[in-house]
Amino acid sequence: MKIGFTCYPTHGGSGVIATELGKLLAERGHEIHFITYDMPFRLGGFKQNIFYHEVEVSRYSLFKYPPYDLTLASRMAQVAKLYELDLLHVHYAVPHAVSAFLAKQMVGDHLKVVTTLHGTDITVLGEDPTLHNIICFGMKQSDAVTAVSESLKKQTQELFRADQEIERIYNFVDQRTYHPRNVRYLRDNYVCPDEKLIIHISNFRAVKRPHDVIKVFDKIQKQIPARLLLVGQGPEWSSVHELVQSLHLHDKVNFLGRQDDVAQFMSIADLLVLPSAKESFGLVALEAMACGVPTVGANIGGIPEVVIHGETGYLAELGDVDNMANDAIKILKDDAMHQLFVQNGLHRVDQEFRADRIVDQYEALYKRVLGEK
Ligand code: GMT
Repeated sequence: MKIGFTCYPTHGGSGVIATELGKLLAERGHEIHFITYDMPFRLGGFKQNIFYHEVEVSRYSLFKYPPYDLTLASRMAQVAKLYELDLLHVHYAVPHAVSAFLAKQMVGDHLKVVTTLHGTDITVLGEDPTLHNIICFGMKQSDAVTAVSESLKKQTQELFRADQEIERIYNFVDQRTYHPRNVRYLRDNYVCPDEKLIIHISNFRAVKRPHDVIKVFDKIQKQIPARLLLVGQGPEWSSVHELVQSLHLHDKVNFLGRQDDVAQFMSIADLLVLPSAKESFGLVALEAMACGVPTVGANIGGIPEVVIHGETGYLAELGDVDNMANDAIKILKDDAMHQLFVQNGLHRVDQEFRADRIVDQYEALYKRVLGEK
């Protein structure tokens, strides 16, 4: 198949999934064309069967707002015609589903459109009255719509039309990259042998509740020797830094900033903390699980579909930092329980979230949309 992929190419789970899916499909012999405003950050160097087409938006002085959606549609149509694409798979509904619809109008009905919903395209923007109707239209015009969790599927159907057909296809993890690694030398840079290492990885937006991470860690380190690694950057970064200072935790917290190879940092951690207010899936919890790291987090959105409470981690009510800290201490103090959660997690990744299993599901969907057997 010849497939066009559009996603947000910078850091973020939807871009990660789109890029990794494109790479794996290319490995299976499909021709994959990324149509994005920048090189997807996980794409790396030259890869067989993968093409990159930049979307360059006109900066004409009359425009107060550059017409990205239209330029994207036009580029999608151009690439689809030139390379005879079979379908466009767009990740994140806004504006990609609508741009793909326009491209299809320009190219012809044979060009199919698959839209994957990732999270805030529904849970935040779907509630925005200025975008609600156009998101609904984009989904309706797609030949297939997928959601990355049962929770997101349900929320979408509640918010839009109960009869909107949505296939739940979980996110996945490539175990060639995400697996427990023996990187003791790296761990030794951050903790002494008797200390536990907690990790939080996010884009430090308010929705990730990074202040809760610090509050949970503060309670943990009062009970057991521990340190915290913070990976990522974002708008809340400075205020998190201030909170760390005010709690006198600066000696125990390492701010690592944005990192490309997060798997190595996950591999050295004992526990991931994920207290988000919204999380349609929680890719970071899956990646941690694949690296042998249990999660303590909030029982919201799609997180309970990834982290099984009492088996691969613990989930508490949103904002309940006391319970999150107590659960974390429980896991960290009990080596047998920690090991059991690690093993349960690795097994769960194998059973449910293996890359080849999920790529099979997307491939089957494409075939169905294209009317192939
Ligand atoms: O929806 C967003 O906020 C952005 C998006 C992204 O690009 O990272 O995150 C969503 O998609 C990820 C990949 O499917 C999920 O793992 C995240 O849970 C989801 N974020 C939210 O729902 C807040």
